Amino acid sequence: MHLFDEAELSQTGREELCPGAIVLRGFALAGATTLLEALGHIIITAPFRHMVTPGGFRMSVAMTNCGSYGWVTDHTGYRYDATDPESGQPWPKMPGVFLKLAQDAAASAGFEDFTPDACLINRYASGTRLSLHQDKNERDLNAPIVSVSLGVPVIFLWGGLRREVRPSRVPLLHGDVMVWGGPARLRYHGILPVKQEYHPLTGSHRINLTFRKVA
Ligand code: MD6
Ligand code: FE
Repeated sequence: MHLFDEAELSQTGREELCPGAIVLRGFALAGATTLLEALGHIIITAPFRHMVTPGGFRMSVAMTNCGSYGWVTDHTGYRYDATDPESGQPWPKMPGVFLKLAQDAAASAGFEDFTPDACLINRYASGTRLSLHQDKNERDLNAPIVSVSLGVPVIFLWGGLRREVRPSRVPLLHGDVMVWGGPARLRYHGILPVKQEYHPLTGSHRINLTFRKVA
């Protein structure tokens, strides 16, 4: 995508998807370069990797984490772990710019005092998808999740509280931030296969940061 198109597509404003879930358009636009720079440091010690689901499938989304806990999956199941299984070391510290953005977005959506202790970082190449799932491994389901989209745009699938509910489609663009909690916290959601596109800051990738309170 060219810079010109990007400027046209980027919006500001708030879109409530349902009670508890809001998209803050362009909330991370001004900080995007700084966020990606900090990410560059994280992946030196905790590189992106393709984890394996409990069912034995290699995930097409590449993942890493920062913060006190990281989300991991392997043949034994999903869990949050204080150490990176690849290195045996703690996950990289959550950068100050990550924390501030997550807290500002949460507050803007009405969740004061959000103190995330985990940041799952997803990287999508073209063709990569994320099938419908619920986020329910976090101990405190009262805390919201803050989700930051960077780079290539995607279609977010926004489902219901049961898997059978047909999801609606929400475009998420570079710089958009979704805050999601309360009655929406356990909704099913996913990402449609990512189109082959180009973004000046991420190339052919989409990067997603999801901040959670785990412990
Ligand atoms: C993604 N996000 O946007 C995947 N989960 O790449 C998620 O799975 C997600 O964005 C919970 C809350 C917000 C999210
Ligand atoms: Fe999720």
